[in-house]
Amino acid sequence: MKKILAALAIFAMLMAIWQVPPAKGEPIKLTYANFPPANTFPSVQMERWKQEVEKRTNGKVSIQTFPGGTLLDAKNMMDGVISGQANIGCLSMAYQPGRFIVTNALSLPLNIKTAVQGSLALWDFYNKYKPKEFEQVKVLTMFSTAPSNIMSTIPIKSLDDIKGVPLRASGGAGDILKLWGANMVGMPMSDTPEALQKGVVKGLFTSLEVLMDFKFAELCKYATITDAGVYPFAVVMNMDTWNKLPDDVKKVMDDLGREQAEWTGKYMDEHVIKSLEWSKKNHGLQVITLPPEELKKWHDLLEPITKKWIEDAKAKGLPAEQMLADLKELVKKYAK
Ligand code: DTR
Repeated sequence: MKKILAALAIFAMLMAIWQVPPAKGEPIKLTYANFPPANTFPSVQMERWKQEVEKRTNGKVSIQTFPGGTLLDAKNMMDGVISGQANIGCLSMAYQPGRFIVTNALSLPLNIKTAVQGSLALWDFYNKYKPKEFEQVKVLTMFSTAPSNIMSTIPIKSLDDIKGVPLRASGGAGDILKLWGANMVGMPMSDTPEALQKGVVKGLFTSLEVLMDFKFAELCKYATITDAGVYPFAVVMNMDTWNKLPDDVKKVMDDLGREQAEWTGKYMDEHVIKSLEWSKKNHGLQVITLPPEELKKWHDLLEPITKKWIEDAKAKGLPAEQMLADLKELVKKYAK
């Protein structure tokens, strides 16, 4: 099976590099790479996008999807798409925080409550500023997770409890964990199951749907509700691929950008609820809610993160304060 998959991946890669024009009447074939497993939300949204594009182009386009890092892995996603190893790729911006500084502003402590809110704010923010880190690709959509919470093998009820505990996160969410005193271990999501299994980390900090989708509830019996920080994602297409597409196909994809962001946000928000129910029922998950004065202490600690982002963005010549003010406006706009 592995050999067949590897052969398929190599074949797909060659097709993408050669950009073979389709014979008359043949569909335009595109490859779409993703890093996490097929049942997780980035891959679920990929299948939905594939189906919609195939349907709306009346079969003019055919998309072959590669979940689970079978074509490109988490950290190679952007460069792999730029170089044409895949036509399309889905990436988590947290894995290269410096590279995606503008859109990673979404992972600052902005008090985003839902994935729909985060996804729509991110999409508008991207379109307003069109940051240069995405200039080499065509951005098809963007979306975010629901807010991050701590899932752990030990109960965490206070800042004392979290001190020094090895917990997995990435990017902006990782900065949050550090300020709370955890021993932040940075790694892509796709490496987390093994790290948890081996006890390298005692938990993780992200949206709660992973309790069910990765079956983390089997090991993480506790969820501490912090509702802080989301992870931003982008779906990007190789620029040559985009330039060669017929206008009607381009229009279908352009029209789908915002809709896909919202669809993914909704899917994620609903999935978090299902995951919590599943984890409580099947694995006796205990949900820890911090008293308001305790939670305030946690949130107050996060102030330096925004300051640091402003400094870094300014150092890159970006209008940091204006950007942040606009992003905050968007976050407010999409709050229910
Ligand atoms: N932990 C973040 C975001 C994330 C949340 N759920 C999933 C599922 C599959 C992959 C990533 C994520 C991250 O690593 O990007």
